Amino acid sequence: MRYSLIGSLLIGLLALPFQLASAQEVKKFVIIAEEKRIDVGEGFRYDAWTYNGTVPGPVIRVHEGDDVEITLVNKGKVAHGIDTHAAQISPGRAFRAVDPGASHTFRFRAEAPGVFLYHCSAPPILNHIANGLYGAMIVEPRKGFPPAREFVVVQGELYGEPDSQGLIAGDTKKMSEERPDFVIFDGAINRHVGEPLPIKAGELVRVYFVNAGPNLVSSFHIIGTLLRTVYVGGNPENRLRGVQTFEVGPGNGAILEFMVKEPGDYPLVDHAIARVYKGAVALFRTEGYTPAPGGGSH
Ligand SMILES: [Cu+2]
Repeated sequence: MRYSLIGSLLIGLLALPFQLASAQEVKKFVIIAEEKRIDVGEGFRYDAWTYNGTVPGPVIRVHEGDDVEITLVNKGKVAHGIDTHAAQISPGRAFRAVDPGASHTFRFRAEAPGVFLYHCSAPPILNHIANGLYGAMIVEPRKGFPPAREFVVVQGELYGEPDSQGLIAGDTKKMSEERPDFVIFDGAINRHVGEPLPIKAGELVRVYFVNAGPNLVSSFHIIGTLLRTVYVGGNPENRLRGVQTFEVGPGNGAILEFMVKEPGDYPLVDHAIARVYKGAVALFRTEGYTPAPGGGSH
């Protein structure tokens, strides 16, 4: 009698967390695929395919263990889809192409922490990613990270030369040959040179970085500092210390932390240096810092 009572109490206690887990709130995201002419920097424009009207698309942020629901609404003129690298799921079902005017919903549990690429899954995927259908998905680890100033940066590529009006049309031949005309952070050439990312000396900075490609391996480097910590794939179990440059291939992500010692401009570059002249440069600027007139930082 006594044992069965204790037994049922134990079963009740054990069952409670599972009931709570199964009843947990589902984190829901609606993503709209739509065509839009966007400003890609330096006075150039691109007839992009976007998620929610921007390149990259919105940051999707959840916690490890969350149930996630993604609905793709296709307001474009051709089929689009969405594939998130955070999901372990049958791609033919979840990531299927969605016809114009239709929508599609799938759910998954975000089991692994990290910073993941999401991107269009409709063929030809090469064009769909190059045209702008990509973004970052962050799955925060259960235990979280130490406090830091955080940024999300997504690397991408633009294929095609601007015409006399400054309009760039996607060049499929160059996409196939992996010869981008521009390599960009956050959807625009030199975007964070004009709009530097604000930091402070002595403060930990954390960059959630995703390389959307579609083709080039990024050599992530910040001039004037070391990467104190790199979390490969953004997973806290994959920790490297004191890294000068870290390679992030297309379709991969990393969390990279650094701290600068003195005021200044600290350029982030893809250290395949030809790409700096194609737009792959951003500035971290300490608050209140004014660069000397005419002083180049790279
Ligand atoms: Cu698409």
